Amino acid sequence: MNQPISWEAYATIIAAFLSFGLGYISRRYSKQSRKNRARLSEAEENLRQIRTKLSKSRVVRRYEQPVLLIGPRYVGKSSLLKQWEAPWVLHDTPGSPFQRTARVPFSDKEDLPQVPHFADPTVKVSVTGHFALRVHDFRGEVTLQDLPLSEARTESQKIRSENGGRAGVVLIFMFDATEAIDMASSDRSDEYYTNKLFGNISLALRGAEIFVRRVIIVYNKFDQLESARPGENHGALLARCESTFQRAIEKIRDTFRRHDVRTVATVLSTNDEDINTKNASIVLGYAADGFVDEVLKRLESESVGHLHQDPVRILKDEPTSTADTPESEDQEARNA
Ligand SMILES: Nc1nc2c(ncn2[C@@H]2O[C@H](COP(=O)(O)OP(=O)(O)OP(=O)(O)O)[C@@H](O)[C@H]2O)c(=O)[nH]1
Ligand SMILES: [Mg+2]
Repeated sequence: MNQPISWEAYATIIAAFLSFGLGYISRRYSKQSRKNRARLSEAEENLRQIRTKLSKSRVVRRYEQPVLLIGPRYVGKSSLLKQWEAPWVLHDTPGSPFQRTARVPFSDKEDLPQVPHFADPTVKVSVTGHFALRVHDFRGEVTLQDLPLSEARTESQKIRSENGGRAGVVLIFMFDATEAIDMASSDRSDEYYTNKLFGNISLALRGAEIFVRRVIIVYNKFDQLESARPGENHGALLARCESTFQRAIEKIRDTFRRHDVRTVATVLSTNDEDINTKNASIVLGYAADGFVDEVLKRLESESVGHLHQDPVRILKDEPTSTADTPESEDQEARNA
């Protein structure tokens, strides 16, 4: 006769099953977790290697300072640009197109502040910067006066969103010094540099439609003025220009009274082999002066503040937010 199984026997069997089951689960688990740990450390090692490689890479960025050449016909706007492009670009100045844009490189820098890599913003990488002027040359007809202002608007908004802070365009107002030979009031310049032109510029400045970093007044064709007035020294000839172009110069100084305004006398002709060109590089220096420092400041703040920036912008490796000097604040400074 079969004996009934005692409850102790049941308990022993259940305990044996439980212990076997738990042991099995625990062995499976620890095997799995060993595998996971191995995978994780492999992934970690890969990530470390990728980061090391990323940190040794370089980002190349181009920074361009917009420059606008403004003035009546034949003052030498295209001649100035031609000097800046020489000897690489050869073309004739007469018959300029309505507008030509050219890139004039002036500096390369390897040692810019590190910035977050676009692929992994936690990794900082070195930046090589190529610095250039982006020069807009316009024809000097009075009927085409709107072109420079509308380009100034486009460029101002673009450079503010790229470089933020106090970035702005450089305006070069050119005069033909031969008009100052007999100090008669200068018809050609007065016809171009009208109240309407400066009224429009003032409105655009006040409305924060354009941002101007520097203004350069250029008295060109100084060779002709010098040879027509052989007894006068450089200072006297400059004073002669100031007084001949007084109306336009006053308008410029008044419109840009809060800006950095510089004056240069130049000789830019390349048609006559006997003429030694003069001071094109000084105008270039004035146009470029301060731009690299401005970009460096921008990169430093980008380097420090990248964690607070919009990650989408960083991923695209685009210039960052324009918000460090709000337009309104800038405008207040201008109006003050
Ligand atoms: N003697 C002399 N001639 C110059 C000088 N600069 C320019 N020229 C000459 O002046 C003429 C007009 O020069 P451009 O550079 O074409 O003048 P622009 O301002 O571009 O003229 P538009 O495009 O028509 O508005 C050319 O024949 C130049 O060779 C200079 O410093 N001295
Ligand atoms: Mg021209």
